[in-house]
Amino acid sequence: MLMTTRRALLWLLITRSVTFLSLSLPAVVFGSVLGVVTGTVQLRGPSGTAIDPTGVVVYLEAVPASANAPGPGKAATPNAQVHQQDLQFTPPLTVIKTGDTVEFPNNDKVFHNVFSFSEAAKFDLGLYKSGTTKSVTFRKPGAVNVYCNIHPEMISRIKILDSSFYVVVGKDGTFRIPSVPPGSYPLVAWHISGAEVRTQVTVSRGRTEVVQLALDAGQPERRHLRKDGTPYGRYK
Ligand SMILES: [Cu+2]
Repeated sequence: MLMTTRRALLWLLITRSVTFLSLSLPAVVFGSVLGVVTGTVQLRGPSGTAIDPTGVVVYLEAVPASANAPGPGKAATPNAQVHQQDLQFTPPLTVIKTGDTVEFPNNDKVFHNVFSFSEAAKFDLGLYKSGTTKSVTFRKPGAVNVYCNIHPEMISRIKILDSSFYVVVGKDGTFRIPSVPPGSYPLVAWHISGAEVRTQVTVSRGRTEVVQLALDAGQPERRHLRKDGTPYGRYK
């Protein structure tokens, strides 16, 4: 009987020690407090068949602001750049966060006039010459179409997100969003054509949520107007 009591006491001590250890050791030993959202996104063309999903943006919305805090050295990240080169914007798609600034350097020998009348950002940078640059700071989330008032073929898009939790997918369509705090969030897949699909995902500590997404690509934009609302000469 005495032994039994002693054993019970010993067991209690061991159990307490383990409990104490589990509280004091780093999370990596007993599993992360954060979760992962991963999966694939399928992009479908007009006939319903799968097409190259490169450039689809997959992101979580409404993740608590503290989780969006920039990490060490993040403030030193250079601004994104959209170049005007060979009468084209490069790259065609830029993904940024609200509050980020994008620079628009003119690398051509001719003048350009970069502008947008999208809801998320309206701006007109005016004419500026070769070798100079202007910039825009984007304050609202959304998708912005960037045009040149002289060359109608020049089109670029800027996707502004209120979230650090995003991935731009490649050819294989896979995505992985790590270090997500537990919670329930909208998960969105957005394509440059304007197509979008959204679902709700619940992230638990130390767990990986696997999600399959599919969206139908919209029609590419065929024409747009100049900044004063009139058609470009060659459209007449
Ligand atoms: Cu131009």
